[in-house]
Amino acid sequence: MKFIHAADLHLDSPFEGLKQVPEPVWQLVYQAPFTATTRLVDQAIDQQVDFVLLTGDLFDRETQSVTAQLFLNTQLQRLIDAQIGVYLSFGNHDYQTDGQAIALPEGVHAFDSSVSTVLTTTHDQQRVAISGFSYPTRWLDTDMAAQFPERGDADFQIGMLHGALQQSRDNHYAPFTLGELTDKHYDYWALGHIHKPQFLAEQPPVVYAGTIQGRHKNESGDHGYMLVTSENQQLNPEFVPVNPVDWVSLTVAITDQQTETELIDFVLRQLATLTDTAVFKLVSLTLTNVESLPGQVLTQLNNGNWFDRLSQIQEDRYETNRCWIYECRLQPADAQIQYSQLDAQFWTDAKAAVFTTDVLTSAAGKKLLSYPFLADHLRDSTTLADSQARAESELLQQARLEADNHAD
Ligand SMILES: [Mn+2]
Repeated sequence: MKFIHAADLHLDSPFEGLKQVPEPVWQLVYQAPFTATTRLVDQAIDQQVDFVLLTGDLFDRETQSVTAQLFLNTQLQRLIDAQIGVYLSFGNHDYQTDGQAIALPEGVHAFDSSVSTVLTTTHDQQRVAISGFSYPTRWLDTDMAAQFPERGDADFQIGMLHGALQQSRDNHYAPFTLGELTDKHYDYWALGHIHKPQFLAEQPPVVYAGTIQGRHKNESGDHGYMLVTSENQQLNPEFVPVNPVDWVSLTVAITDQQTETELIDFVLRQLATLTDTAVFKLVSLTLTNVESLPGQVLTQLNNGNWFDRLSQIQEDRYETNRCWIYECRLQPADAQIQYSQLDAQFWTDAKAAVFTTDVLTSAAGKKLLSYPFLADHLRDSTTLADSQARAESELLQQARLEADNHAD
Protein backbone atom coordinates (compact mmCIF):
# COMPACT_ATOMS: atom_id res chain seq x y z
CA MET A 1 0.00 0.00 0.00
CA LYS A 2 0.96 3.59 -0.48
CA PHE A 3 -0.39 6.79 1.04
CA ILE A 4 0.39 10.46 1.47
CA HIS A 5 0.65 12.22 4.81
CA ALA A 6 0.50 16.02 4.73
CA ALA A 7 -0.48 18.71 7.22
CA ASP A 8 -0.54 22.47 7.69
CA LEU A 9 -1.50 23.54 4.18
CA HIS A 10 -2.38 26.96 5.66
CA LEU A 11 -4.40 27.99 2.62
CA ASP A 12 -5.21 31.71 2.63
CA SER A 13 -2.11 32.72 4.60
CA PRO A 14 -1.89 36.52 4.47
CA PHE A 15 1.91 36.67 4.05
CA GLU A 16 2.13 39.88 5.99
CA GLY A 17 5.30 41.91 5.74
CA LEU A 18 5.48 41.48 1.96
CA LYS A 19 3.32 44.44 1.04
CA GLN A 20 6.24 46.16 -0.72
CA VAL A 21 6.90 43.45 -3.28
CA PRO A 22 5.53 43.89 -6.85
CA GLU A 23 2.05 42.51 -7.46
CA PRO A 24 3.18 39.52 -9.62
CA VAL A 25 5.65 38.44 -6.90
CA TRP A 26 3.00 38.81 -4.21
CA GLN A 27 0.56 36.73 -6.26
CA LEU A 28 3.18 34.02 -6.69
CA VAL A 29 3.77 33.94 -2.93
CA TYR A 30 0.09 34.13 -1.95
CA GLN A 31 -0.70 31.31 -4.39
CA ALA A 32 2.22 29.17 -3.21
CA PRO A 33 0.27 27.06 -0.63
CA PHE A 34 -2.45 26.51 -3.26
CA THR A 35 0.12 25.58 -5.91
CA ALA A 36 1.88 23.20 -3.49
CA THR A 37 -1.47 21.55 -2.64
CA THR A 38 -2.30 21.11 -6.34
CA ARG A 39 1.10 19.47 -6.85
CA LEU A 40 0.36 17.08 -3.97
CA VAL A 41 -2.97 16.09 -5.53
CA ASP A 42 -1.39 15.69 -9.01
CA GLN A 43 1.27 13.42 -7.55
CA ALA A 44 -1.24 11.45 -5.42
CA ILE A 45 -3.15 10.66 -8.61
CA ASP A 46 0.05 9.90 -10.60
CA GLN A 47 1.30 7.62 -7.85
CA GLN A 48 -2.14 5.99 -7.45
CA VAL A 49 -1.89 6.16 -3.66
CA ASP A 50 -4.58 4.46 -1.61
CA PHE A 51 -5.41 7.48 0.53
CA VAL A 52 -4.30 10.95 1.61
CA LEU A 53 -4.11 12.06 5.25
CA LEU A 54 -4.31 15.80 6.05
CA THR A 55 -3.56 16.42 9.73
CA GLY A 56 -4.98 19.84 10.55
CA ASP A 57 -4.49 23.51 9.69
CA LEU A 58 -5.71 23.08 6.15
CA PHE A 59 -6.76 26.71 6.31
CA ASP A 60 -4.85 29.51 7.94
CA ARG A 61 -7.91 30.87 9.77
CA GLU A 62 -11.09 29.51 11.32
CA THR A 63 -13.08 31.58 8.83
CA GLN A 64 -11.91 30.87 5.31
CA SER A 65 -12.44 32.79 2.13
CA VAL A 66 -14.94 31.23 -0.26
CA THR A 67 -12.09 30.96 -2.77
CA ALA A 68 -9.99 28.85 -0.41
CA GLN A 69 -12.94 26.58 0.46
CA LEU A 70 -13.82 26.08 -3.19
CA PHE A 71 -10.20 25.41 -4.02
CA LEU A 72 -9.82 22.74 -1.33
CA ASN A 73 -13.10 21.08 -2.24
CA THR A 74 -12.10 20.96 -5.92
CA GLN A 75 -8.79 19.31 -5.05
CA LEU A 76 -10.41 16.82 -2.64
CA GLN A 77 -13.00 15.96 -5.31
CA ARG A 78 -10.16 15.18 -7.75
CA LEU A 79 -8.84 12.66 -5.21
CA ILE A 80 -12.27 11.12 -4.63
CA ASP A 81 -12.82 10.85 -8.41
CA ALA A 82 -9.50 8.99 -8.66
CA GLN A 83 -10.71 6.49 -5.99
CA ILE A 84 -8.26 7.89 -3.44
CA GLY A 85 -9.52 8.02 0.15
CA VAL A 86 -9.30 11.34 2.00
CA TYR A 87 -9.02 11.51 5.81
CA LEU A 88 -8.65 14.92 7.35
CA SER A 89 -8.76 16.72 10.65
CA PHE A 90 -8.91 20.38 11.59
CA GLY A 91 -6.23 21.96 13.75
CA ASN A 92 -5.79 24.99 15.96
CA HIS A 93 -5.84 27.42 13.02
CA ASP A 94 -8.93 26.08 11.28
CA TYR A 95 -10.77 24.64 14.29
CA GLN A 96 -14.40 23.80 13.59
CA THR A 97 -17.17 23.99 16.12
CA ASP A 98 -18.95 20.62 16.08
CA GLY A 99 -22.00 20.72 13.82
CA GLN A 100 -20.71 23.82 12.03
CA ALA A 101 -17.88 22.24 10.09
CA ILE A 102 -17.54 23.36 6.49
CA ALA A 103 -19.18 21.33 3.72
CA LEU A 104 -16.78 18.83 2.17
CA PRO A 105 -17.20 16.62 -0.92
CA GLU A 106 -19.01 13.34 -0.39
CA GLY A 107 -16.57 10.57 0.44
CA VAL A 108 -14.14 12.77 2.38
CA HIS A 109 -13.82 11.70 6.00
CA ALA A 110 -13.41 14.58 8.46
CA PHE A 111 -12.76 13.63 12.09
CA ASP A 112 -14.87 15.42 14.71
CA SER A 113 -13.76 16.62 18.14
CA SER A 114 -13.58 13.24 19.87
CA VAL A 115 -11.07 10.58 18.86
CA SER A 116 -12.60 8.00 16.52
CA THR A 117 -11.34 5.27 14.22
CA VAL A 118 -12.29 4.44 10.65
CA LEU A 119 -11.38 1.36 8.64
CA THR A 120 -10.39 1.20 5.00
CA THR A 121 -9.12 -1.49 2.66
CA THR A 122 -6.30 -0.70 0.25
CA HIS A 123 -5.98 -1.82 -3.38
CA ASP A 124 -3.72 -4.65 -2.24
CA GLN A 125 -6.32 -5.79 0.33
CA GLN A 126 -4.61 -4.47 3.44
CA ARG A 127 -6.98 -3.46 6.24
CA VAL A 128 -5.99 -0.08 7.65
CA ALA A 129 -7.40 1.58 10.78
CA ILE A 130 -7.05 5.37 10.96
CA SER A 131 -7.66 7.21 14.25
CA GLY A 132 -7.92 10.96 14.66
CA PHE A 133 -9.79 14.03 15.93
CA SER A 134 -10.33 17.71 15.09
CA TYR A 135 -9.95 20.87 17.21
CA PRO A 136 -13.31 22.33 18.28
CA THR A 137 -11.53 25.39 19.76
CA ARG A 138 -8.33 27.35 19.19
CA TRP A 139 -6.64 25.76 22.17
CA LEU A 140 -6.79 22.19 23.32
CA ASP A 141 -5.05 21.68 26.67
CA THR A 142 -6.27 18.11 27.13
CA ASP A 143 -4.12 15.05 26.59
CA MET A 144 -5.74 13.83 23.38
CA ALA A 145 -3.13 11.11 22.85
CA ALA A 146 -4.53 9.29 25.91
CA GLN A 147 -7.90 9.05 24.13
CA PHE A 148 -6.51 7.15 21.14
CA PRO A 149 -7.53 3.46 21.30
CA GLU A 150 -5.07 0.63 21.71
CA ARG A 151 -3.95 -0.87 18.43
CA GLY A 152 -6.72 -3.08 16.97
CA ASP A 153 -6.38 -6.12 14.71
CA ALA A 154 -6.15 -4.27 11.36
CA ASP A 155 -3.04 -4.93 9.24
CA PHE A 156 -1.91 -1.36 9.89
CA GLN A 157 -3.02 1.30 12.35
CA ILE A 158 -2.31 4.98 11.87
CA GLY A 159 -2.82 7.87 14.30
CA MET A 160 -3.48 11.41 13.07
CA LEU A 161 -2.55 13.95 15.72
CA HIS A 162 -2.24 17.71 15.38
CA GLY A 163 -0.28 18.81 18.41
CA ALA A 164 3.00 19.51 20.14
CA LEU A 165 5.26 17.60 22.46
CA GLN A 166 4.55 18.39 26.10
CA GLN A 167 6.85 21.08 27.44
CA SER A 168 7.05 22.98 30.67
CA ARG A 169 4.89 25.81 29.29
CA ASP A 170 2.60 26.58 26.35
CA ASN A 171 0.81 23.23 26.33
CA HIS A 172 -2.17 24.51 24.37
CA TYR A 173 -1.93 22.19 21.42
CA ALA A 174 -3.01 18.68 22.46
CA PRO A 175 0.26 18.10 24.33
CA PHE A 176 1.66 14.56 24.21
CA THR A 177 4.80 12.63 25.08
CA LEU A 178 6.57 10.42 22.59
CA GLY A 179 6.16 7.47 24.99
CA GLU A 180 2.38 7.92 24.98
CA LEU A 181 2.37 7.50 21.21
CA THR A 182 4.81 4.61 20.93
CA ASP A 183 2.96 2.75 23.73
CA LYS A 184 -0.06 2.49 21.42
CA HIS A 185 1.97 0.26 19.05
CA TYR A 186 0.59 1.95 15.94
CA ASP A 187 2.42 1.52 12.64
CA TYR A 188 2.58 5.23 11.85
CA TRP A 189 1.82 8.54 13.58
CA ALA A 190 0.87 11.25 11.07
CA LEU A 191 1.54 14.42 13.02
CA GLY A 192 0.63 18.02 12.23
CA HIS A 193 1.27 21.43 13.84
CA ILE A 194 5.07 21.74 13.71
CA HIS A 195 5.97 23.34 10.40
CA LYS A 196 9.45 21.92 9.96
CA PRO A 197 9.34 18.37 8.58
CA GLN A 198 10.82 16.07 11.20
CA PHE A 199 10.89 12.57 12.69
CA LEU A 200 10.22 12.08 16.40
CA ALA A 201 10.88 8.35 15.91
CA GLU A 202 12.12 6.36 12.93
CA GLN A 203 10.43 2.94 13.11
CA PRO A 204 7.54 2.80 13.58
CA PRO A 205 7.61 6.35 12.22
CA VAL A 206 6.32 9.25 14.33
CA VAL A 207 6.48 12.08 11.83
CA TYR A 208 5.67 15.75 11.30
CA ALA A 209 5.08 16.25 7.56
CA GLY A 210 5.67 19.97 8.13
CA THR A 211 3.82 22.79 6.41
CA ILE A 212 3.47 22.35 2.66
CA GLN A 213 4.85 25.85 2.02
CA GLY A 214 7.00 27.90 4.41
CA ARG A 215 5.17 31.10 5.34
CA HIS A 216 8.03 33.30 6.57
CA LYS A 217 11.78 33.37 6.87
CA ASN A 218 11.74 31.16 9.96
CA GLU A 219 10.18 28.46 7.78
CA SER A 220 12.88 28.32 5.14
CA GLY A 221 14.05 25.21 3.30
CA ASP A 222 12.18 22.42 1.53
CA HIS A 223 8.53 21.84 2.39
CA GLY A 224 6.15 19.20 1.14
CA TYR A 225 4.62 15.91 2.24
CA MET A 226 5.49 12.33 3.18
CA LEU A 227 4.94 9.60 0.62
CA VAL A 228 4.59 6.43 2.68
CA THR A 229 4.93 2.92 1.26
CA SER A 230 4.59 -0.44 2.97
CA GLU A 231 7.31 -3.04 2.91
CA ASN A 232 6.31 -6.22 4.70
CA GLN A 233 4.93 -4.95 8.00
CA GLN A 234 6.83 -1.61 7.94
CA LEU A 235 5.70 1.79 6.72
CA ASN A 236 8.49 3.83 5.14
CA PRO A 237 8.00 7.57 4.70
CA GLU A 238 9.89 9.52 2.06
CA PHE A 239 9.84 13.32 2.08
CA VAL A 240 8.71 14.94 -1.19
CA PRO A 241 9.20 18.72 -1.52
CA VAL A 242 6.57 20.70 -3.46
CA ASN A 243 7.07 24.29 -2.26
CA PRO A 244 7.13 26.80 -5.15
CA VAL A 245 8.72 29.49 -2.96
CA ASP A 246 11.63 29.45 -0.51
CA TRP A 247 12.93 31.96 2.02
CA VAL A 248 16.63 32.64 1.85
CA SER A 249 18.99 34.72 3.95
CA LEU A 250 21.81 36.44 2.11
CA THR A 251 24.56 38.08 4.13
CA VAL A 252 26.81 40.45 2.21
CA ALA A 253 29.94 41.81 3.86
CA ILE A 254 30.76 45.22 2.45
CA THR A 255 34.39 45.49 1.37
CA ASP A 256 35.48 48.66 -0.45
CA GLN A 257 32.18 49.88 -1.90
CA GLN A 258 32.03 53.68 -1.63
CA THR A 259 28.89 54.67 -3.56
CA GLU A 260 25.27 53.56 -3.65
CA THR A 261 25.70 52.20 -7.18
CA GLU A 262 28.79 50.21 -6.31
CA LEU A 263 26.91 48.73 -3.38
CA ILE A 264 23.92 47.78 -5.55
CA ASP A 265 26.17 46.12 -8.16
CA PHE A 266 28.01 44.25 -5.44
CA VAL A 267 24.79 42.96 -3.86
CA LEU A 268 23.37 41.89 -7.24
CA ARG A 269 26.56 39.94 -8.00
CA GLN A 270 26.20 38.07 -4.69
CA LEU A 271 22.52 37.47 -5.43
CA ALA A 272 23.49 35.81 -8.72
CA THR A 273 25.22 33.07 -6.73
CA LEU A 274 21.77 31.72 -5.73
CA THR A 275 21.72 29.68 -8.91
CA ASP A 276 18.89 27.18 -8.48
CA THR A 277 15.89 28.82 -10.14
CA ALA A 278 13.37 25.95 -9.85
CA VAL A 279 12.04 27.50 -6.64
CA PHE A 280 11.38 31.25 -6.43
CA LYS A 281 13.45 32.77 -3.64
CA LEU A 282 12.40 35.52 -1.27
CA VAL A 283 15.63 36.96 0.00
CA SER A 284 16.29 38.69 3.30
CA LEU A 285 19.47 40.69 2.81
CA THR A 286 21.80 41.51 5.68
CA LEU A 287 24.61 43.97 5.06
CA THR A 288 27.56 43.66 7.42
CA ASN A 289 30.65 45.78 7.84
CA VAL A 290 28.54 48.89 7.22
CA GLU A 291 31.11 50.85 9.27
CA SER A 292 33.25 51.07 6.15
CA LEU A 293 30.61 53.10 4.26
CA PRO A 294 30.68 56.89 3.90
CA GLY A 295 28.03 58.87 5.81
CA GLN A 296 26.09 59.69 2.61
CA VAL A 297 25.60 56.04 1.71
CA LEU A 298 24.66 55.18 5.30
CA THR A 299 22.03 57.92 5.16
CA GLN A 300 20.55 56.43 1.97
CA LEU A 301 20.53 53.00 3.60
CA ASN A 302 18.84 54.24 6.76
CA ASN A 303 16.17 56.34 5.05
CA GLY A 304 15.21 53.56 2.62
CA ASN A 305 16.26 55.35 -0.59
CA TRP A 306 18.97 52.84 -1.36
CA PHE A 307 16.54 49.95 -0.98
CA ASP A 308 14.02 51.71 -3.26
CA ARG A 309 16.71 51.99 -5.96
CA LEU A 310 17.63 48.36 -5.52
CA SER A 311 13.95 47.40 -5.87
CA GLN A 312 13.66 49.37 -9.13
CA ILE A 313 16.61 47.48 -10.58
CA GLN A 314 15.19 44.17 -9.35
CA GLU A 315 11.99 44.84 -11.33
CA ASP A 316 13.83 44.10 -14.58
CA ARG A 317 15.56 40.99 -13.34
CA TYR A 318 13.40 38.99 -10.98
CA GLU A 319 11.54 37.02 -13.63
CA THR A 320 14.79 35.63 -15.05
CA ASN A 321 16.65 35.31 -11.76
CA ARG A 322 13.60 33.95 -9.89
CA CYS A 323 14.37 35.83 -6.70
CA TRP A 324 13.42 39.04 -4.91
CA ILE A 325 15.14 40.85 -2.05
CA TYR A 326 12.18 41.88 0.11
CA GLU A 327 14.06 43.36 3.06
CA CYS A 328 17.45 44.77 3.90
CA ARG A 329 18.91 44.80 7.39
CA LEU A 330 22.07 46.50 8.48
CA GLN A 331 24.30 44.77 10.93
CA PRO A 332 26.97 46.94 12.53
CA ALA A 333 30.03 45.11 13.83
CA ASP A 334 30.02 43.68 17.32
CA ALA A 335 33.17 45.60 18.18
CA GLN A 336 32.84 48.71 20.32
CA ILE A 337 32.31 51.62 17.96
CA GLN A 338 33.59 55.10 18.73
CA TYR A 339 30.76 57.44 17.82
CA SER A 340 32.30 60.87 17.52
CA GLN A 341 29.98 62.76 19.85
CA LEU A 342 29.03 59.82 21.98
CA ASP A 343 31.23 58.13 24.48
CA ALA A 344 31.59 54.49 23.51
CA GLN A 345 31.29 53.26 27.09
CA PHE A 346 28.14 55.31 27.62
CA TRP A 347 26.61 53.70 24.53
CA THR A 348 27.61 50.22 25.64
CA ASP A 349 25.97 50.81 29.04
CA ALA A 350 22.87 52.41 27.53
CA LYS A 351 22.53 49.59 25.03
CA ALA A 352 22.61 46.97 27.77
CA ALA A 353 20.00 48.86 29.79
CA VAL A 354 17.61 49.76 26.97
CA PHE A 355 17.60 46.83 24.56
CA THR A 356 16.02 44.18 26.72
CA THR A 357 12.79 42.30 26.15
CA ASP A 358 11.53 43.64 29.50
CA VAL A 359 11.96 47.26 28.45
CA LEU A 360 10.37 46.58 25.09
CA THR A 361 7.35 44.78 26.52
CA SER A 362 6.82 47.21 29.40
CA ALA A 363 6.86 50.06 26.87
CA ALA A 364 4.02 48.30 25.04
CA GLY A 365 1.97 48.04 28.24
CA LYS A 366 -0.41 45.37 29.47
CA LYS A 367 -3.21 46.24 27.08
CA LEU A 368 -1.16 45.77 23.90
CA LEU A 369 0.48 42.65 25.32
CA SER A 370 -2.92 41.01 25.65
CA TYR A 371 -2.79 40.54 21.85
CA PRO A 372 -0.82 37.29 21.46
CA PHE A 373 0.60 38.19 18.00
CA LEU A 374 1.99 41.45 19.37
CA ALA A 375 3.35 39.87 22.55
CA ASP A 376 5.02 37.15 20.47
CA HIS A 377 6.53 39.75 18.17
CA LEU A 378 7.91 41.85 21.04
CA ARG A 379 9.31 38.82 22.85
CA ASP A 380 10.93 37.52 19.68
CA SER A 381 14.69 37.94 19.98
CA THR A 382 14.97 39.16 16.36
CA THR A 383 12.70 42.13 17.16
CA LEU A 384 15.16 43.21 19.83
CA ALA A 385 18.19 42.62 17.62
CA ASP A 386 16.54 44.56 14.78
CA SER A 387 15.78 47.60 16.97
CA GLN A 388 19.31 47.62 18.29
CA ALA A 389 20.87 47.28 14.81
CA ARG A 390 18.59 50.07 13.62
CA ALA A 391 19.70 52.41 16.43
CA GLU A 392 23.34 51.56 15.82
CA SER A 393 23.24 52.24 12.10
CA GLU A 394 21.48 55.58 12.74
CA LEU A 395 24.19 56.50 15.27
CA LEU A 396 26.88 55.39 12.88
CA GLN A 397 25.42 57.51 10.10
CA GLN A 398 25.35 60.51 12.45
CA ALA A 399 28.96 59.94 13.46
CA ARG A 400 30.10 59.58 9.82
CA LEU A 401 28.30 62.74 8.73
CA GLU A 402 29.83 64.70 11.60
CA ALA A 403 33.28 63.42 10.70
CA ASP A 404 32.72 64.29 7.01
CA ASN A 405 31.71 67.83 8.01
CA HIS A 406 34.86 68.22 10.04
CA ALA A 407 36.94 67.03 7.12
CA ASP A 408 35.32 69.69 4.93
MN1 LIG B 1 0.00 25.01 11.54
